[in-house]
Amino acid sequence: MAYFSDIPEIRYEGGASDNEFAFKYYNPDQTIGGKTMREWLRFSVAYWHTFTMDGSDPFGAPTMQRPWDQYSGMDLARARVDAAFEFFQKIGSDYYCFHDVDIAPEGNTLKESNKNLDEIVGLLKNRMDDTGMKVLWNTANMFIHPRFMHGAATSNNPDVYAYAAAKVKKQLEIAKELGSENYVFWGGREGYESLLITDMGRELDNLASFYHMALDYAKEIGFDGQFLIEPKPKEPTKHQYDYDTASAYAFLQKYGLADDFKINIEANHATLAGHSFEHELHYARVNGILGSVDANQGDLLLGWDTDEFPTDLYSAVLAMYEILKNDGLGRGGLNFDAKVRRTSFEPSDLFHGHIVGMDTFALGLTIAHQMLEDRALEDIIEKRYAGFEEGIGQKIASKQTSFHELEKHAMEATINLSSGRNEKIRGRINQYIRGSVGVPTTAE
Ligand code: XUL
Ligand code: CO
Repeated sequence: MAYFSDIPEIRYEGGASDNEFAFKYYNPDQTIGGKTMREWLRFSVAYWHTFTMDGSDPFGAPTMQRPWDQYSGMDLARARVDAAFEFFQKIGSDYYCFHDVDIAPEGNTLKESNKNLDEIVGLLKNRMDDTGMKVLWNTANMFIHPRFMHGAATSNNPDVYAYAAAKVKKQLEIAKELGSENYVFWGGREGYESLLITDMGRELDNLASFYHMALDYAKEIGFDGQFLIEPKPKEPTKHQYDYDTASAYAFLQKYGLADDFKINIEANHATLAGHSFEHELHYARVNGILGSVDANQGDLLLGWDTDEFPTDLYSAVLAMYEILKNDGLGRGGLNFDAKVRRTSFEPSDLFHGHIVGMDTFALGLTIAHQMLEDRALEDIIEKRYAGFEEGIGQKIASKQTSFHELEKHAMEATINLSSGRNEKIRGRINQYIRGSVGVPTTAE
């Protein structure tokens, strides 16, 4: 059955197009810096926001019109597979992501849930074989069900811990079966509501053992995808252990996991942690742990995770700048962990959300690539740190000095500072965004 029969396949028409169902900037086969846009961007559709999200919020009822919602239970799960593959084909994404509960309903027992999953995974596999669609990552939802109220791998209850392990075990088997590029852990309930009732040391030890067992099992079954941690500081839990990239990295290093995990950075999680999106990408890049991206944006006037489709061009330029400097995302991609607003309730709005998100990152890619070609920031940064290329600076950089020598230097040297020229540089970035320098921003 067709669910989007009034929507055409979305194609590239260029920046001047007024066809609402066309890409203005995302031209998948256009080459930039030796790769196609499709290869750099590796767009992924999030099953949960696109096929299961109903538009309800803590104050109001569902608003979304989703024709497949006429079904329920396993019939609904089967109908969603049809809707999903019709959508993937029309929007032209190569990847998708899902939680276990997005694709198949939980049964009354773990066995029944696994049986439901098996049937739907079979359907997905057939469709993937037919279309060439791939899974960017899958994950186990360990935050919705009441059993996870105290956490999953950080629960105070070992039976819950075991249940969580069984869910991840099943998802790793599915990852292997479907050839997922990555496996994600997002710990929405891995944290605490009150420190007064929390043994944090024990919880962190248990969480690390959980990850080690997951790695062992992946190895045992021959799943070779990249493991990713997705940090978020809070919501739903008051304090989440994977607060941001830096705290996740410290945890991975402490527990001997740093070689086996990378980070999945979500823009809205970065801003909730008091960082910019580009800060998180930059920190991950310079530490060699930039794995994948949940592409969305928050609203600074609202204090929560609004998961909006990314439209902020400035932010997309700086994000793509980091991704290009990383030489791409490897096995990762840009997953639209983004949902249409509650008032954008028609099925066609799902297309508008993805079109603007894909166009925003395509523009970001084009502009950031030109800035890099022109060494727009590189030359400035190089000049700013030039002192470390000679004299005492060079000795500091090559670890060939001491406090004795530095004191002697300080006694004799005159300090000459130079301006950071922050405003000038921002003006220059505006020129790139406007297309006044470098290539035009439109790809025609
Ligand atoms: C929640 C969030 C999740 C993860 C996967 O804020 O981002 O959807 O991406 O569990
Ligand atoms: Co996410």
